[in-house]
Amino acid sequence: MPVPSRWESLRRQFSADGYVALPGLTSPAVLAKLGEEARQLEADAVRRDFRMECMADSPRHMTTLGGHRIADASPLITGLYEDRELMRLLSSLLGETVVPVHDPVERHVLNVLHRPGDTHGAHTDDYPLALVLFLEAPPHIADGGLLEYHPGREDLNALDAPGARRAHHRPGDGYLLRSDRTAHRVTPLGRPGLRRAVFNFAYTTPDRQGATTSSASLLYD
Ligand SMILES: O=C(O)CCC(=O)C(=O)O
Ligand SMILES: [Fe+2]
Repeated sequence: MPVPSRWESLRRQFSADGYVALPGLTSPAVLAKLGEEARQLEADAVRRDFRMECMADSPRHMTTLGGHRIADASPLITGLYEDRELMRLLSSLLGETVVPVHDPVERHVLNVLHRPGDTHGAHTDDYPLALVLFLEAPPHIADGGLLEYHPGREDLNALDAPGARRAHHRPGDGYLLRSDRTAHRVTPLGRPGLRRAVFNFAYTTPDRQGATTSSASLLYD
C-alpha cells in the first residue's frame, strides 16, 4: 500500500487517465492466501468461449467464476471486498463515496486465462470502478495478458486507435480502472504454459446500482 502522501498524486493520475497502477498492493503473505483461495475456487469455475454480442462481438476465451459462487465458498474474499478501509481508499482515489455493488454475480469475480490465445476481449463494465488484484501473470510483456485501455474513451474502436495504452502487471500487483467509461481488454496469451489469474472487485457510487448490460450474466452465470 502506498503511504498516505502518495494518495493525492494517485488520485490526480486516476482522474486524468481513468487508470492507476497499484504495484505490490498485496503483501507476499496475503498474495499466498489469495492464491490458495483462487486455486480452490478455480475447481468450480467454468470455461467460456464465445463472442460478446453486446460488446461489438469481442471474444471471450477464459475460465470464470461469478461472485455468487465465490460468496458461497470464500468468506476471505467477501471479507476483503467489504473491507471499510479499502473502500475509504477507493473513495479518496475517485473523489466520491464508493460503495459495494449489490448484484452478487458482478461484485467480485475470478477470471483465469490459461490457454494460448486466451483473452478477455474489448468492453466497458457496468459499474464505475474495477479494482483488479493479480494472483498470476505472464512474466514478460511479449507473453501477452496485458491490460489494454484508452484513457477517456468508451468506444471499443478506441483500443485500436492512437492513444491506447498497455500495462503489464505482476503477481501481487493491482490496478484501479474507471471501468464504465474506459474501453479495455486483456491481450491474448502468447504461448502454452502461461497463466493469468485475477480477482476483479467492482464498486459503485450510492446512486448507481443495477447492471446496464447483459455482459456479466453472459460471462459469470
Ligand atoms: O483482467 C483484467 O485485467 C480486466 C478484467 C475486466 O476487465 C473485467 O473483469 O471486467
Ligand atoms: Fe472490465
